Amino acid sequence: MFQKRALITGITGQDGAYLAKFLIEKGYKVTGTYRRSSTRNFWRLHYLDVKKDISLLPVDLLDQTSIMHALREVEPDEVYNLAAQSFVGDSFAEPQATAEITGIGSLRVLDSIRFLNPNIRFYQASTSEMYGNANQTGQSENTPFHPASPYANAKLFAHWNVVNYRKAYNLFATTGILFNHESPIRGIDFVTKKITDGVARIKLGMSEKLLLGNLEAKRDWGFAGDYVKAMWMMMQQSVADDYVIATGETHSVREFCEAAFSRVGLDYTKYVEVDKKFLRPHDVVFLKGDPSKAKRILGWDPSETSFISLVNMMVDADMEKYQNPERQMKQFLKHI
Ligand code: NAP
Ligand code: G4F
Repeated sequence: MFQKRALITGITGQDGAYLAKFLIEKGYKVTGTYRRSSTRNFWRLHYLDVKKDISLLPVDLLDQTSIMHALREVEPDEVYNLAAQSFVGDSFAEPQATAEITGIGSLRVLDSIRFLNPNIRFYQASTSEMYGNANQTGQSENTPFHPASPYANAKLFAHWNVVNYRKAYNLFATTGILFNHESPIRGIDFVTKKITDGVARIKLGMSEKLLLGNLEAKRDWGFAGDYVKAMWMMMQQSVADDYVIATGETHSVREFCEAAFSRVGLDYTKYVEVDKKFLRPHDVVFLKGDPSKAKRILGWDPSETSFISLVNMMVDADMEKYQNPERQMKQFLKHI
């Protein structure tokens, strides 16, 4: 039986792990790329129990040879380009590295596909950060972009290259303009995970305070497991296009804190403090997506996981992590 082959760059990240799980369940042969480093970073693949079902290849988006090698080795039908320096805060400290990895890195993958096999379908992980602060009512595919960080600039560069390559070279190159999506395996630097981890630590007496930056920033937060399904749906269309993927709801960081602390019966105002160290030189203050096009054309349902169930899922997972560390360790050791 014909088995589709997918190559996922950045499989060690949050979305890479969820997408791998989703594609394996769809019957794909999945290969993922990881960065060579002195310590292995496969914990998310173990957490979702997919490490045993995938192949791995070392690729750095800074190195076109490694990208071309992976494409030749795997001969994929679909490439999902998820790899990036994805932390907005760090992009102010490392703007050039962010531009190289997140911006030019995507172009390296696109060019490699163009030269090696233009029939490969390509997905680019675009982002709501590209909208910046210009529109504060809600953002769709038609909203103009006003990026407000080196990360958003790099992503916008990558985004427009995909749109232009689609037209110039007739590639099936699609972009998902994804709004923030979270999960129990979200990186600890991002505000949701920092909050839910902090809640568990405070509840269990391991910490006394949680220091955060801008509490009034608003985000449209969804569940990563729902969002990777949208990536795949975009790749199954007859024509490549750009789609906003969002819940259509927005909540402030303060509201996230309130919900997360109340999950364990605590009042956030007693524990959360603002530390200037976590304020950004330029912050995006309001994001709220309009996913009507994805709903209409892809049939994607934005409301599979509500805001409160997302917060509860993340708090519960962090409580479990600290209360039952042996269980997590056993799961991990089973696979190494
Ligand atoms: P993530 O957890 O930060 O994962 C990023 C992945 O990129 C990791 O596997 C990382 O490898 C890899 N990577 C970093 N630099 C690399 C390089 N030079 N060469 C090769 N790989 C490299 O991000 P995510 O949340 O899963 O997001 C996936 C993608 O969607 C990213 O492009 C992100 O910018 C974009 N996005 C995310 C969201 C969101 O809310 N999560 C929203 C919109 C768009 P290591 O594990 O070695 O660091
Ligand atoms: O969780 P964040 O760091 O996510 P941000 O900047 O929205 O970026 C994430 O979502 C994007 C999609 O819109 C992705 F493209 C990107 O790769 C990444 O996944 O911050 C969210 C908000 C910001 O306004 C930030 O200023 O939370 C505010 N915040 C307040 N205190 C904090 C903190 N953010 C972090 N990371 N840490 C804090 O202590």
